Amino acid sequence: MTVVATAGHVDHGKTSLVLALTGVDTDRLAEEKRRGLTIDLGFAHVEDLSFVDVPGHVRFLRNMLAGVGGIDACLFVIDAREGWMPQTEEHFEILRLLGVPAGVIAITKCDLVDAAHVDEVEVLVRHRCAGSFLDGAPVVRTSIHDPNSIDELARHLRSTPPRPSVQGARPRLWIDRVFAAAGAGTIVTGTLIDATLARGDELEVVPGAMRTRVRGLQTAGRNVESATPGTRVAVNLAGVAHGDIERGHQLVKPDEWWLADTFDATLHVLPGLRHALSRRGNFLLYVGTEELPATIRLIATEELQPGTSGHARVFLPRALALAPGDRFVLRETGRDETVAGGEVLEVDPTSRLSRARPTADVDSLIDQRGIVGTRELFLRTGQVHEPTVDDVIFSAAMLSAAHSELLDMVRSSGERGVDVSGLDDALRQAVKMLRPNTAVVESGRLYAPDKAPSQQLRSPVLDAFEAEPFAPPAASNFDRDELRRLVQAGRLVSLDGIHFATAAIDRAHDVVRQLIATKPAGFSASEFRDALGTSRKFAIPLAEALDARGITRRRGDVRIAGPRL
Ligand SMILES: Nc1nc2c(ncn2[C@@H]2O[C@H](COP(=O)(O)OP(=O)(O)OP(=O)(O)O)[C@@H](O)[C@H]2O)c(=O)[nH]1
Ligand SMILES: [Mg+2]
Repeated sequence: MTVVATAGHVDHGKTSLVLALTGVDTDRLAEEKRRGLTIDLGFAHVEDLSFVDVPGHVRFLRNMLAGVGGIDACLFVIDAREGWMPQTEEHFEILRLLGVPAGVIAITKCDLVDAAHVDEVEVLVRHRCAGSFLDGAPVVRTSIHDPNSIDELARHLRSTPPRPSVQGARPRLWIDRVFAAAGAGTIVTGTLIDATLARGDELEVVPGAMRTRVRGLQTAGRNVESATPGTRVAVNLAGVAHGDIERGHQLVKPDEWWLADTFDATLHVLPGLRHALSRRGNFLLYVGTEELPATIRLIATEELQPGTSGHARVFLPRALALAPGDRFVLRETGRDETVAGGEVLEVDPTSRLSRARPTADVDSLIDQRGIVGTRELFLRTGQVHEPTVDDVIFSAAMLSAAHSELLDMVRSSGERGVDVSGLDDALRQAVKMLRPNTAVVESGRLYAPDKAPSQQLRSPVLDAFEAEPFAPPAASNFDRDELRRLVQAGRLVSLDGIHFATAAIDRAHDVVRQLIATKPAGFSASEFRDALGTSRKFAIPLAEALDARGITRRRGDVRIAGPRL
């Protein structure tokens, strides 16, 4: 389905074209009929085209802005008699700022002027659209009294491709209409964005955190089980009163969003503006179907000249479900003009304004933050990122800084060690990534390997085993509780029922290193036994312990270097 919104100056023939294309008169309100003017959004569909008809009058610009979020294309309407007018210009700039990808241009009411005049209008329109998303767009000369012109327009609209659908992780619906349907309860409509919505989904209304459920779902008048992003949908909501929801509210899944009333963004100032943009002024922000008063602070500059771009921090009176990449438009209420637009980069930024370097790139965000939870990152950006450890992501710089800091602390703490629970979050997480040969945790404290309490343990029994590492005494000569204590402390190991000092394995490791240096093709069990200067009874369990640790590897009758040699 291609969602097309109309655009253009008041009275230029937008609603008449939608009527001619679909057979539906979208000016339904009594006041619209009486004044011959569109006030609120109108909706109509025919086959795979879905239309949002917007008002042209500047007083109803808020409604126009609510209608053009998430659309695939615009039907850009210009009256052949009047040509390019103020709201033609304003709508054009708004569609540009919102990143609408395509459109078809209709020069309307061609039955009222001669062809030469239409030629002139077309040249002007093409000139004005040069370099924009409408550069090279089809221009169709229409009259509602000439069915061929309407057919041609329909053909061009049908061959306009829908926006490439980006299947994100989190569905969002900016609500543009709310009503109660007899027997069904509350129905809301909007253009679904970001991800698929299905019947039965549990949802939350933003603002207010009201919980609800998708009781029924329609696209283009048909009941469906699920709807894909980029389609117009009507959602029947369970358990909420229609009076509790308004245009501008959002439907999202619970616990998927970092709701934010502040965000950092790029800002593009309109080239036609006759003054620079600064923090001064009363602004209204239009995003999705919502209009909210906004305060702006420019980042790294005091003002932005017309036609230039920069960064700003935007403050809103209430929190929204916003994601990096969301487009918005800024109007200044005092002068009643559209002044700028932009793209959301970071929601609820953590950096101070004077230090802000806003970015929508997740890796840069991680670099800036140093450490961030996977869940927080998902809520802020909608992106799933592999954790570095547990559920935490470290930047490379942060991780290596944390390691150095930990090793410094460990070194200077000596036998006292470092209390892990007293470390900050980042360091505590980094502890988990330390290799055992650099530091070890025992009873909640971090030590250099040779300073760990388990290494300080001395006993005559241990001395006896360490005195003859490769030919240890029989375990039956000693007290069993003492042996168990030494095994638990990691100072003795039992290999095939024979007790060795743990140090025997490290010593055997050294012996293997020398053996391999002289016999790179591998050594036999008896060569190993001789090198240790012991008997087969002790050499075999030691050789197997080295295999198990990856220090050696068996190949036929010999042992060769393993990956951990
Ligand atoms: N002769 C002629 N009149 C037209 C044509 N298209 C629209 N009109 C007339 O122009 C007037 C305005 O048309 P609308 O379709 O209401 O204009 P609109 O752009 O929807 O206006 P707003 O929604 O208020 O911005 C109506 O009286 C239409 O009958 C056309 O092709 N030929
Ligand atoms: Mg209209």
